[in-house]
Amino acid sequence: PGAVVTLGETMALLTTPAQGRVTAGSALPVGIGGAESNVAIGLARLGVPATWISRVGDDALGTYVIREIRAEGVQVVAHRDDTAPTGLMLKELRGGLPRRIRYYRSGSAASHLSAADVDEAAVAAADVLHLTGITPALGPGPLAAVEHAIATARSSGTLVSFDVNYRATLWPRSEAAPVLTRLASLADLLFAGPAEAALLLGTDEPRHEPADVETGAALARKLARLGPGTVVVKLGALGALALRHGETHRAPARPVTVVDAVGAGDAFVAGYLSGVVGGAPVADCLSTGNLLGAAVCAAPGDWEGLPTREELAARSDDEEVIR
Ligand code: KDG
Repeated sequence: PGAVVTLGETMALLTTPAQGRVTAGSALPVGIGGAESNVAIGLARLGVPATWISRVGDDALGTYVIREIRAEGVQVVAHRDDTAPTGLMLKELRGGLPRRIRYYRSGSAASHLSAADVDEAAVAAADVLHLTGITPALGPGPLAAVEHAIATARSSGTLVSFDVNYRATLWPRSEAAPVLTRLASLADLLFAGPAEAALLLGTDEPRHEPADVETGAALARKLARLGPGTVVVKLGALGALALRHGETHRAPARPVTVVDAVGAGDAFVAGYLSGVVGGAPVADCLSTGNLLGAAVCAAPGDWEGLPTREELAARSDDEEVIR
């Protein structure tokens, strides 16, 4: 299989007790979370070589983040910054389910990412460069890193994959829209949800997600006019669709009891990209994406539920039997 390189911030992730209250002596189990490393871990678990580029603080949390991602078999290219801390994220639960995400990341080591952090050789040698709209929200340096990575990929024939991943808590729509639209127009493969599509297209945000399938297909056609050869629209419980060379493909979602939906989008992307590097048809990329998205929804944590290649095969077999 070919290799995927990704770039972005990964934070230490603390989770509150089930009712969200933190009191003296509360246990706040520590994990990690970062959209791009979630994708890299998803790929590595499926046996696809994956590299993650970032910066972390020269602190205990930075050591932990790097160890955890390496332990998943991802190649880590991360500068240890002794002038800034590793970012932190708090998942507040209510009734045991995630209710709110709080970031403690402004001024973090990864917000000091710059074009110089981009491992050009790794990007040039990769089949796919995967980026998200979170990184450009972290500051001008991270935006420059994203732009430099894209330029490197484009000049070396590496496919550019971009997941809009708009985070309202990091920047307002008015600031994000022009930047994300420009980055989307430079991508070969674009992932967006209906609300993100509206952000890029400058139309009203749909009040209810997911949109229906026909609305999703219309959004994909409009997004394709921005430039990407393939547009994937994620429709949540309705599954996902892809528009490629004027043809629309669709895969229904897998029914799942949702325990924690955070990271489902990243899992979907990991599944989709595993298909891309393996030369799979678009319909298979979509259904692998849906399988991984469902697996992450069914387990607590942003990425812990990602299946290995063997687990994925077992799951597909189960479905054959059920059908
Ligand atoms: O996509 C899931 C992410 O939201 C999470 O893992 C943390 O990267 C993250 C972010 O910035 O929200």
